Amino acid sequence: MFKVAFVAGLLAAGSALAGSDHGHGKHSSPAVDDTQQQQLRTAEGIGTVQSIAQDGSSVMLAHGPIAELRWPAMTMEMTLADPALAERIGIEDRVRFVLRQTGETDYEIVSLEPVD
Ligand SMILES: [Cu+2]
Repeated sequence: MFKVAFVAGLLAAGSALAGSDHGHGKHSSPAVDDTQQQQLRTAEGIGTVQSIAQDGSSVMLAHGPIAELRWPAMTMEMTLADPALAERIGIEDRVRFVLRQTGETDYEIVSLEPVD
């Protein structure tokens, strides 16, 4: 006599990302639950250079919305991965930049070039 038991398993996939935070850098943003696991990623954006740190460590950018990161348009300081990036751009330049995530809410610019 045979008895076969069928076991049905339910996979509970409960990973809803509550992601409307824009908590990178100097922006004040409400603390968001940081238990979510984010993969380090890159994203591209367009902005206008407002100022450049003398040591080339950062630039102040008025950037447009970055949908991939759910960032609204805003003016903010962004760290440059390499001070040499600042040499190619000037104040008031319209630029295309690529961000690389360096921490949960931290990003740095790894590519920066003028566009028209
Ligand atoms: Cu921003």
